[in-house]
Parts: sequence; C-alpha cells; structure tokens
Amino acid sequence: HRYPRLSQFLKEVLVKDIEQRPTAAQLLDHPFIKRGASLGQAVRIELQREIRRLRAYGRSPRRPELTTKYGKLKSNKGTVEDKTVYIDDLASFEVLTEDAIVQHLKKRFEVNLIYTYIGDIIIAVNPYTCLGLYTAKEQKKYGLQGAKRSPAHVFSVAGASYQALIHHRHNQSIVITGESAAGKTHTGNILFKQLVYLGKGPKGRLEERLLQVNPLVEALGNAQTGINANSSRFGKFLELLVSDTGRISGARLYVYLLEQSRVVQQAKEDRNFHVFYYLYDGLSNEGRLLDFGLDQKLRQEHTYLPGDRLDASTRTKNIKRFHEIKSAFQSIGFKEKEIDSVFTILAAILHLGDIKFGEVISRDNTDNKSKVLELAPLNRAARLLGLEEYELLHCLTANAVVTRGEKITRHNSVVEAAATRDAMVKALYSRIFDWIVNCVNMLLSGNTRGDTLVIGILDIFGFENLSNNSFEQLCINIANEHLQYYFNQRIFSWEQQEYMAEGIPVDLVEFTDNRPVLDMLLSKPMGLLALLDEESRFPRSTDKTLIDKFHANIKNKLYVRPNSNALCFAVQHFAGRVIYQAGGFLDKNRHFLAPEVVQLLRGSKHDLVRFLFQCPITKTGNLYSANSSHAAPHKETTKNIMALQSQSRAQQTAATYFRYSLMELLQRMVGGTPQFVRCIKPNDTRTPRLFDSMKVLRQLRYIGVMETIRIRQQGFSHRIPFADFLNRYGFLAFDHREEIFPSKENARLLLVRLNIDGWALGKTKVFLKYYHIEYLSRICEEKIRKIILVQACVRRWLA
Ligand code: AOV
Ligand code: MG
Repeated sequence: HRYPRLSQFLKEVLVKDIEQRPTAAQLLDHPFIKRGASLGQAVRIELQREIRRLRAYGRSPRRPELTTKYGKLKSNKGTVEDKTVYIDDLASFEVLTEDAIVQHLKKRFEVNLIYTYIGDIIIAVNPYTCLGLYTAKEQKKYGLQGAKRSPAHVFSVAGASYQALIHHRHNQSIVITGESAAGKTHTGNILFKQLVYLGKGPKGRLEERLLQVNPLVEALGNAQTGINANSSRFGKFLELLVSDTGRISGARLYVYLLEQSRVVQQAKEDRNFHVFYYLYDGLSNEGRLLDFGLDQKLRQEHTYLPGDRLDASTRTKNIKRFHEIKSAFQSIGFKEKEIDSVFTILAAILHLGDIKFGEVISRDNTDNKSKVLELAPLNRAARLLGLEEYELLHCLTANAVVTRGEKITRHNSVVEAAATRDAMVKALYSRIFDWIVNCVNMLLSGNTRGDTLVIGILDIFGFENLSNNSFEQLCINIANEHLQYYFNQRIFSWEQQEYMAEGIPVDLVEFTDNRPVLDMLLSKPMGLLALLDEESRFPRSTDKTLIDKFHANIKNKLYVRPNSNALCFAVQHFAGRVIYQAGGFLDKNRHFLAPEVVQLLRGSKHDLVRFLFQCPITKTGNLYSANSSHAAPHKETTKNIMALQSQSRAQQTAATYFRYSLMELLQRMVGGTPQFVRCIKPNDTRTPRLFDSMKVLRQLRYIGVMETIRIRQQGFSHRIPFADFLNRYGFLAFDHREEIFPSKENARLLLVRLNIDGWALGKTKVFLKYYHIEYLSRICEEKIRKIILVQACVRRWLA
C-alpha cells in the first residue's frame, strides 16, 4: 500500500540494491519479490520492463549508482574501498564543482581507471606507464557484442564509431586532442588497432599490412623533443576504409604540415626525426654503412644527428626499429629498390648537412664568394643523389639572376650557401615523406570502390609552449586552436542553435568561444598571418620591421606587446599565453627554394630523386605538404597532377600554405560524425602515475570540461530527422506489415513502444541523449543477430 504504483516501488526499493545485484536474474531473486510471489505474472512482466528501462538508463544522470558494479577491481594497494571511483561518466555527477571533478579523476587515476566519460566524449589521463589495458582479452571484451561502455575505455570509442558507421551508413571521425605528450598518438594507435580488429576479415593479411602504417610514418614524422620522446611533428588523418558489410578494405593516410625545419635545425633538447638514428644503427648492423658513405667512427660529427647516443641499449632499440620499418615497407608492398632509394636519400641528407662553407674575400670586397671547406661530404652526397660533384658545388655556391633579359651568375655568400643547402635538404625530406605517404595510399587503397565508408582518426601535434617558440609553434598552436573551435562548434554552438530552431526548450550553456583568437591570427587582411605574408613580400623587410608591423596593426587584447623592445610578441591562446620570438619568421615563411636546386635534382641519375623533383616548381618547394593526390610513382597522369599542384603551390608562402592545408584538414574532419577523445597530461615531468591536480585542472578548464558536462546533462547529443529515425529503428517496434509514415506522431509512437523516456521531439527531428543511442544500437544489434540466426537456421533447414 505504500507504493501505489509498482514501478515506483521498484525504483524506491530495488534500485538501492542494484549496486550489489545488477543482473536481471538476481533482481528477480530479490527476497522481496520472492515473498510477494503472489503478485504473479504481472509483477514479473512489469519487472522485466523495469529492468530493461533501468538498463537503458544505466548511465542516466539520476542513477549514477548503476555504473558502480565493478567491485572486483583492485588497486595497487588492494581492493578499492571507495566505490564512487567506478562512476565512469561525469555527466552523471550531481554536484558539479571543479574540485569534485578533479578529485574524482584523481581517485580513478590512482586505481588505474584512466578513462572517464562525459556523455559520449571520453577523457584519457596519460598514465606514462603500461597498464595492460590493451591486451587481446580486452580487445575482445570491447569487441562485437554491441558497443560495450563500462568500464570506460578508449576501445568503446572505437566500438561506438564502428557501430555508428554500420548502422547509420555515415562516415565517422575520431578527433584526438590534448597538449604535447598528453597521449594523442598513443591513443590514436590503440584506436586504430581496435578498429582494425573490429573489421577484420577471415584471412587477416590486409590487417597486418594496415598495422604497419603508423610505425612507419612515426619513424619519419616523429622526433624526440624536450617535452615528448616521441613527439609527432606532423598532423595525421588516417582513414580506415570499411565496406558496407563492415569489413575493412583498406586505408588512406593524409599528412599535414610536416615540421621540415627539424631536419636541418633542432632546438637544444630536441633531436632529428627518428629515422636517421634508426638508419645508422640498422645499416651498421647489416654491415652496409659503407655503401651509404657512412662511418661509425665519424658518426658523432654529423651536424644533423644531435643527441645521438651510442650506448648498447639505444643501439639495440634502434636496430629493432630499423628492422621494423624495413619490414613495414616490405609488407605494405614497397620494392627492395625503392626501400634502398629511401635510405640512400636519407643518408645523402646527413652528408649534405656536413657541408661547411667558408668565405673567399674578393679583391675589391664587393662580391664575397663562399667555398666548400671540405669536399668529402659534398662528394658523398653527390654520389648518393646521382649528381655530378661540380654541379652540386656550383648550385650551392652560386645562383643565376636574370637582369634586363641577361642571365648573370652571382656568388652566394656563406649564409646564402648554407640557406640553399638547408632548403635543398628540407625539400628532399618533405618530398620523400610525401612520396612514401602517396605510395602507402596507392598500395593500401588500391582496389577499393569509391563508395566505401570511412572512419578517420585525427592525431596532430599538440599545443606547445616552449622556452623559445618560433614560427613552427605558432602554426602548431593555431592548428590546435582550430580543433578547439571545432569542438566548441560541434558541442555547443550548433547544438544550441538547433534547439532554438526546433523549438526545444533547453537552458543555454555559456562557453568560452575562441573565435576572436582565430580571427586575430587568420583573418584577412589584418590578421597576423596575413601581415606576415605582406611583410614577406618586401625584399628589404627584417624581423624588426615585421614586429613593428604586428605591433602597429594588431589591436586586440589577445595580442600582447613586450615591455622591452625585444623582437617578440605574445598570444593569449585558449590553452594559455605563449611568447613567440619573431627572429627567423620571415625566412621560414618565405622558404625560398632556388630554381637551380630543383633544376639540378631534376637532372639526377637517381630515379627516385629525379621523380621527386619532376614537377615544374619555379621558385618554392612545399614547406608544408599535404598529399591529396594519390600519386603513383612513375606514371604519366599522376605526374601531371603533381605538377599542377605544385604549380599552384609555387610562390606560396608557408603561412598561405599552412592556411590552405589547415582548411583541407578541417574539411576532411567535418565530413564524418565526430567522436572526441580529450587527452590529459597529469604532470609535466612524464612521471608514471603522478597526478598533479593543478596541472589537470588547468587543462580541464581550458578545454571547457565543466561546460561540456553541463551540456551533456541538459542537452541532446543526437538529433535525427523523423524519416531517418523511423527508417533506422522502425523495425524494432513496428510490425513489418505496418506502414510507417515519416511523421512526428510515428516517431513518438516508436519511442513509446520502445519504452524510452527523456527524449524530445522538435519540428522535424527526434532529439535523443547519447545513452538512448547506445540503447537503440544495442537492441538493434540483438535483433539483427537474431534475424541472422533465424535466417541461418532456415537456410540449413532448407538445404
Ligand atoms: P602526444 O601525441 O599527445 O604528444 P604521445 O601519444 O606521444 O603524446 O604520448 C607520450 C607518451 O606517453 C608515449 O610515448 C607513451 O609513453 C605515454 N603514453 C601515452 N598514452 C599512454 C597510455 N594510454 N598508456 C601508457 N602510456 C601512454 V605530441 O605528438 O608531442 O603533441 O606533438
Ligand atoms: Mg603525437
């Protein structure tokens, strides 16, 4: 009599016990129900229904206790007493304070629960140590039995994306963000592996090849920095091609904004790209150093090999990595000759770096020449690159100018000669990188049809604030700024606009819009990059005139002038204030590649070198390279595409190219329904298991975690037009003989029949929460599995 309605009784009496008795069977076994068996069948039916509902709302804001069923988990110190650590969705928090959130993440982190949801967004706190979370057993656990969600795991993001792709037939993307060393690349690799696992075919040969892509490009595009021993120095969008049956059919890789300057110059604690170190030890191990003009004894003298270590363990590791990339090349499908060509060019780059110039003072002191101080490195480089030695020498120390229709040869000064050499090296490296990416694409997406679906994983270089920040950091930080903007758009702006348009009453959530910073940096004609471009066009401009131009034209409180007249400026980014040193900005932006260099390399006797420079680039190389064409080596048509592309790239400044590349990247990302993974760095010293609450709090603040929680609690993350909704889920509750018109009423009927509540109906769309979609996906899966089973039985029966 105390409970007029059965459902109310169930809620008030039983829910308390669910923590300990989560399964349906156990619930039915509840003493109360047993005692009240006379309630009969009606109770059971109602109870079953209630259980279904409870399951569907297992993660609803009002029932956090449901996710606390993992009493088994043990911490380092024994069994975990405090069960609240198992609440793995911050959107189910009732008390919302920054402090509570940080404390919660900390408690979870301490018992190795590094992942936590905010609705459908996942936070990953980097443990800086292996926790055994990604074993085959775990992979299976989060495998095909629906998108398992608990305990929170990055695998469930892969599962959700994969299921969404199959159910909705719409491309998906997973966007990973976080500052440098927060764990983006690591997470991206794990996600990729899991996706490959989810969509693997019976033979598994393709999968093996796909898994080689990440290690290969990381060897070439990652390097040790002061912040991260394996820092990505390029942006990567890796697409997995999935057929409509859910099978993987290939992969496509897009790379963006490679930090080319690293090949020729590295900051104090930084190193060159990994591949150079692997190459040295690997070739030495194979006894082939001499073939590449390299010598173990002279190894420490290479200018381009800073921080090279010769201890045994580093050597063993490098040899192992060398073999890994070699077999990656082989299994992806590169020919032996091609692999050797790559190594040859890389070795040539090391020799080019060792070419030193000295000054030859002319008699009248007007045209000061430069000379090559020691010919050995030059000769070695020339031999490897298939060039005549004297031609290379001439190309570096002189250049032709056309004045009044006459071609005059002018001598390069020492500085100019070194700049020419560096430009040549950067062009070689970036083109070989692009070429490899193009080949990978050609080999791995060869025979896929145009209409396949894709899941893309985006992993770029994270936000950087170093002691000395330059043009590279500016580009990196702008890219991150843009990702944050995209996140805001997706999670806050579009969502709220849609509520208004559809007449859904939801409280608006305030968030920090970083549009003003982006405008200040990217707008035309007065944005920072536009001003930089303008100044780069003046031949007499200097770093001083550049900084004066910035100071005079940028009127914005997000732009901060220094108190002294130092050549620097600061930008208030979403993730904090960064001071940039303007020295070198102009040169880096102009990235001049002398036409003589291109001409010379185009005439090389070495096939690959010649191919890399075949396109008619007039003045500039591609400092930043995006490879939208899948250029097949040695094919006429692709040559033309490359030629056209580079023609349009010619004369472009790095800033212009950066902007273009960034837009392309964003466009690609917007093409799929995104899932966000937000990586958090728990401390600045990369110490395993150390959780610095202040450090975490700062990150939570600038990525807008509080706001995200709020909007995930109040808002509806999924909005589906009535027709799509009924199309997709109609079969769950309508008889196949029933005719379903795509109307609001039918959508309502479907939701009611499925016993779901908490949704809203707009003018044209159904508004659902993320857990509704999970529930729907799950019952879809179950039903489909049943149908398949029945079909199989019938088939066997008929046979
Ligand atoms: P990033 O990609 O975010 O930085 P990484 O993915 O390279 O950062 O992570 C840095 C290091 O943290 C890795 O080398 C791993 O040693 C460790 N790590 C990251 N995630 C995990 C994890 N889930 N479990 C164990 N160790 C992990 V940068 O590329 O610098 O922005 O440009
Ligand atoms: Mg990375």
